[in-house]
Parts: sequence; structure tokens; C-alpha cells
Amino acid sequence: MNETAYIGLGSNIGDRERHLAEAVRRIGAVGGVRVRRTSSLYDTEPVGGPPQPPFLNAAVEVETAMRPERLLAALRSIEEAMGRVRGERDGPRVIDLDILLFGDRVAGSESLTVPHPRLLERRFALEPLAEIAPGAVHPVAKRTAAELLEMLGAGRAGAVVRRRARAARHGDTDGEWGAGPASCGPKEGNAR
Ligand code: A4P
Ligand code: MG
Repeated sequence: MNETAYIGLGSNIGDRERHLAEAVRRIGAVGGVRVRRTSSLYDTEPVGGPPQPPFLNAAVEVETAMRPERLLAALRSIEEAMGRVRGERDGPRVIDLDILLFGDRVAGSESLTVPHPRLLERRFALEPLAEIAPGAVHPVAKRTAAELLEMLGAGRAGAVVRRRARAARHGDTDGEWGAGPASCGPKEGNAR
């Protein structure tokens, strides 16, 4: 059965926009994963960690028949293929791919917690999510993404500095950041 999942993307090293676009392309190239929507890009202040450059954040909606652990493994392969070196927690990174929601599943283990445990506190994740899926329900908080964003208020934590690009549907070819057919490129990151 196909389920809808939401992936949060973040980058704060090098050409951040290119990294996010490349990650979306690679997610769409994973066998059994279809990218349905991409959010705008958000320039955000870093939250936590050492002093570091601002992030570019976004979210994508995917449809998949994979189990959450399998999807996470695919995302880890993409992070590695894109040169992510795991250093300090919350430190700077070329690309970070987190599963924000996976259908209405609630799961907690060391390797995978869904919904993402820090989603409710983080505007940099919640705002792009609410843009593409305002009605998506957080299965623990029992609130929609739009409600959760409103509840977060105007606090500075995870503040979104600037929204950059208009929302682009994946597969659009009008030059938006996430453009390009989901099926292009080699299949990869599908650790079966
Ligand atoms: N893990 C458990 N659940 C999940 C999940 N739902 N999705 C495990 C992804 N991974 C999950 O992740 C650490 C461990 O979490 C992994 O072993 C995975 O199995 P990581 O990506 O290796 O390390 P990390 O990213 O440094 O830690 P984490 O916990 O993912 O940090 P966050 O919460 O992603 O925060 N500020 C701004 N403005 N924008 C950002 O994107 N990101 C962070 C990192 C800090 N500050 C930021 C941003
Ligand atoms: Mg992460």
C-alpha cells in the first residue's frame, strides 16, 4: 500500500540551492518513491549547534510503498553520496534529510522516530511542511501542520528569515529549484 511521507531538507554548506535540488532529484530516482510536491526554499537562521552559516530548508511530499526504515536508509545513502560527513550534532552539513511524517505512523527507536521528534519546535521544518500539506495531521499532537505552525507563534527559534521561491510542483520544467522529471537519472539509494 502506498503511503504519503514528508521529508525535510536542509543545507548550509556550499551551493545550498544546488544541493537541495540534487537531493530532490535523487529522492525521485529511488525505486518505489515518487516525489509529488516540493515546497519553496526557506532561508533560515541556524538553530542549535556551533556558530554556523544560515540554512536553506525545504520539504517534499513523497508517495512510497517502502517501510519507513527502508526510506531512511535510502535517504542516508543519498546524504553519503552527496558528500555528507557526519561530524558534530546539529553542525554544518552539505545535506540533511529527515523524515518528518510517515502517513499516520508513530514509531520510536534509536535509529528512527516518526513523527520527527523536533518537528513541533522547528519553524524551519514546519513552515515548508505546512506550505505543501497544511492539512497533514500529526498523529501524536492530533493537529494539522497549519495548526501546529500557528501554535508555534512568532518566536525566534528556528525563525524563517526569508521565503525564496514560489512553490514548484516536482516535474515542472520552468526552471524552479526542484524541477526535473522524477524518473530521470539512475536508480540509486534503494538499499534492498
Ligand atoms: N533519526 C531518528 N529519527 C529520524 C527521522 N525521523 N529522520 C536518527 C531522520 N533521522 C532520524 O541524525 C541523527 C540520527 O537521527 C540518525 O542516526 C538517524 O537514524 P543525523 O542526520 O545523523 O544527525 P543530525 O542531523 O545532526 O541530527 P538530527 O537529530 O537529525 O538533527 P536535526 O533535528 O535534523 O537538526 N537549523 C536550521 N535553521 N535548519 C536546519 O535544517 N538542522 C539541524 C539539525 C540543526 N539546526 C538547524 C537545522
Ligand atoms: Mg538529520
